[in-house]
Amino acid sequence: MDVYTASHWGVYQVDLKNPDQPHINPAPFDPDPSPIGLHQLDQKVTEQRVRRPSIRKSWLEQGPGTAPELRGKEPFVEVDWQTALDLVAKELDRVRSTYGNSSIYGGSYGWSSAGRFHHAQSQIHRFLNMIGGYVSHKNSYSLGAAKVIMPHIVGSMDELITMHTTWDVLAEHTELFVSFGGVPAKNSQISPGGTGKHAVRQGLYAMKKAGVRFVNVGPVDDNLDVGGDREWIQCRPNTDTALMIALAWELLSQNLCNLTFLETHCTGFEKFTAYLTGKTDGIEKNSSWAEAISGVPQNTIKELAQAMASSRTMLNIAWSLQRSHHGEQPYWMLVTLAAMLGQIGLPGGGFGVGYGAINSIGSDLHKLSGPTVRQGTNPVRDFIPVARIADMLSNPGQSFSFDGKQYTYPDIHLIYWAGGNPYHHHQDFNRLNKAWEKPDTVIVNEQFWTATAKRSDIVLPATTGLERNDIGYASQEGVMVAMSKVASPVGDAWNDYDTFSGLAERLGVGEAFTEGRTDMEWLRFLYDDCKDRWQQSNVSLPSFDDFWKSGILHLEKKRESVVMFENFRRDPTSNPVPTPSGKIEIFSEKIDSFAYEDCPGHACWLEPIEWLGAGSAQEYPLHLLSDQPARKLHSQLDSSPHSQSGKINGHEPISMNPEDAKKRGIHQGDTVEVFNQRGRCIASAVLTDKVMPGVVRISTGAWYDPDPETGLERHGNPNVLTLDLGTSSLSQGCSAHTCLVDVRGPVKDAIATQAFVLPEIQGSGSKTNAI
Ligand SMILES: Nc1nc2c(c(=O)[nH]1)N[C@H]1C(S)=C(S)[C@@H](COP(=O)(O)OP(=O)(O)OC[C@H]3O[C@@H](n4cnc5c(=O)[nH]c(N)nc54)[C@H](O)[C@@H]3O)O[C@H]1N2
Ligand SMILES: Nc1nc2c(c(=O)[nH]1)N[C@H]1C(S)=C(S)[C@@H](COP(=O)(O)OP(=O)(O)OC[C@H]3O[C@@H](n4cnc5c(=O)[nH]c(N)nc54)[C@H](O)[C@@H]3O)O[C@H]1N2
Ligand SMILES: [Mo]
Repeated sequence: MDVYTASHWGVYQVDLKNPDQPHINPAPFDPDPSPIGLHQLDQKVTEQRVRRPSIRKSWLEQGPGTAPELRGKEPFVEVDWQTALDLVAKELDRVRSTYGNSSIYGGSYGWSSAGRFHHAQSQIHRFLNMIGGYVSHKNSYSLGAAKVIMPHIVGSMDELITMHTTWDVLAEHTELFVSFGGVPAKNSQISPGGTGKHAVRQGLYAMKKAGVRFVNVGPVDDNLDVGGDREWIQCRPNTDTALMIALAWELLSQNLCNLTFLETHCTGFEKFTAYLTGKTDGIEKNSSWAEAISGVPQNTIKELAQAMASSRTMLNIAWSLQRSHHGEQPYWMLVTLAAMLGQIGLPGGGFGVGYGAINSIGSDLHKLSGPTVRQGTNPVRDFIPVARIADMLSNPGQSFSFDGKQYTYPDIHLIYWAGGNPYHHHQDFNRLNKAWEKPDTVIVNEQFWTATAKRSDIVLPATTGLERNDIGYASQEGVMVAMSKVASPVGDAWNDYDTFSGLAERLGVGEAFTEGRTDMEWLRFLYDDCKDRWQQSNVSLPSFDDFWKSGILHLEKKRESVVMFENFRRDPTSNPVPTPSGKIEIFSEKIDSFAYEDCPGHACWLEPIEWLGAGSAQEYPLHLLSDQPARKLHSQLDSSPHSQSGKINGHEPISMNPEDAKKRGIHQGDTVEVFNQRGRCIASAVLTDKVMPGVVRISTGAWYDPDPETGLERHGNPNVLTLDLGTSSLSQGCSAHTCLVDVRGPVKDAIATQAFVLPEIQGSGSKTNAI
């Protein structure tokens, strides 16, 4: 019998010939497997595991709220599980009875692991709901701005993501593919819940072979591998909206708009026209206006507009563009531009929102939701837009705006996290460090000694996907995986389910939480529930026992080829889009009624707070991009040999244009310091003309490693530099890609990273008692 395991970065086969030393191989059916997961069991990864429940010393000795400034700087004391669970249950009870459940932040954002039952967020939310609720979060770091704006103008992101025109249709019909931010093969290694077959590279190569013309717009050019040549239009970061507006102006002034489509399928085009021509503000948004902002030559803009109008054109946008100040605008403008071209709903035309961001976009495989643990209902109403965590912790009682309403930040006394790493995902860590001192207690369930675990008061060790039985499944990936346990838990790691069961029991909701089921009983229950649901969609699954025995199910039956918005195009009255007007809203009455200066009623150019055209660019003349890392998923597996081999002298690389390096006397491989008003970090210089002058890039994911004395980050984590500001009053998303810095070097004294030095641990060797 073949044994498989699923992870976000792919399905792998597990070789159990030597059961004490399982070995991970690529799955034979995957045409383009990701190397990321091959090292999950490597010793360098295992070394970083949390082995036993660990309590920060002065918290243990003196109680909640003691010396919060010492988080991350003090030793931990190991205790047995009973002691740990007693302490956690007592503290949860103290906080909820003293301050109420709206003083517990349990949003717990993060990707955790792939299995559907041991999904950390589902487990923690289910548990916290049962003990009276918690302050939750809305939306994601991935799509903070897009998730709020897109339903107002065309439809929800969740829907859009699953209805993209499929790769076969693109190869057959698309003539011109213009992407703002590429289609990064590095990103399409991933799909949340488990990638089946990696399909994006093949999809792009087939398009190229079919003769598609590719134009990549943006500050970098190593994010669109089509197996042949493509054009690159260098565009300053965060200025794509201005460029798209000028493309729209060209279409208008050269009579290249599809006026019929605008009339029958869209609302508010006249209001937008008034903006384009300058009727509203006296500024004509023509190509020379856009050239001054974006650096893209006028002629290039003119020619591109003409090519778009005379070809079957697909416009694509990376998710990163909305992870920036005013990040709603490029998304709204992309849809506006596609509407003006009038090819939405035609095969190979229209727009895509994130081809390449994850593997499943453009897939022709089943779109069905898999086995899911019910989380119950949360009695607490308070929430934050996810990226506002530091604002919430620092400003209890302060009001904030979100999607047309005002809300108030709650007063947080306890944070409980499972399955995420805020000291990976948040921006401006020096600001977060201050906010992190606010709660009396920080509890985290973690597999590894991440920066967040090191900065917690109570760390409960969690198992990995290889150490427990689970079901791996992601919509549109075509496989369901029986993830049988292939390794023993490291140390005294527990499944999150067992941890929360133990806590639930102590807080009087044990039976409600477990429903009397063991983990295997849960898997059977969730599978059978899924089997029933799928039956209604005419997809039949074998019995649970047969599934478990087979190791993997291939759900090969394909959907028909998909053309996004085909039905809407054919008959917009019978198949309206889910907006107030049922049409694509080029002008939104609703958004306009919110009267937000930073997000008015139609797409427009709004200067980001930091960009290469801003006054502050004189002081910090380089725009920092912090994109997703090619060799890992966020911070996960950073200590693996695969991730480590991408570093230079142990530091994360900073890619920069040779011109900018020369000006600073920096050479290939030099250790450099990257800095701005918010922080400083060390990185290793990689000189490349794939990054345009004025732009630098440090991918995310290097484990945060500040020098305790100086705060200098020694590993190359860009989030000591990034901006912690909401995208706008509308969505309050993450603005990580809006960030100016400067670089100096070479740094002479070697600075070794301490990111993988484990915290000092006292009292090890204590015994564990099972529940
Ligand atoms: N500068 C900048 N910052 C960014 C971004 C950017 O573009 N630029 N991108 C943002 C985006 S899009 C995202 S999605 C976030 C990602 O941010 P996160 O999702 O928080 O990052 P991960 O490293 O995946 O964190 C997951 C954590 O869960 C732990 N874990 C895994 N499985 C389990 C489990 O079963 N149980 C428990 N208890 N723990 C588990 C892992 O060890 C890991 O520490 O980062 C954001 N941050
Ligand atoms: N290997 C790997 N794959 C991943 C992830 C990972 O951590 N590792 N994370 C996954 C997650 S959680 C998410 S949300 C998706 C994210 O998917 P994206 O947000 O699309 O990914 P990024 O890599 O941040 O950015 C994509 C490209 O946009 C470019 N870019 C940045 N700013 C601008 C700009 O202003 N204009 C233009 N034109 N281009 C710009 C970046 O340089 C990069 O090449 O990726 C997923 N895939
Ligand atoms: Mo994300």
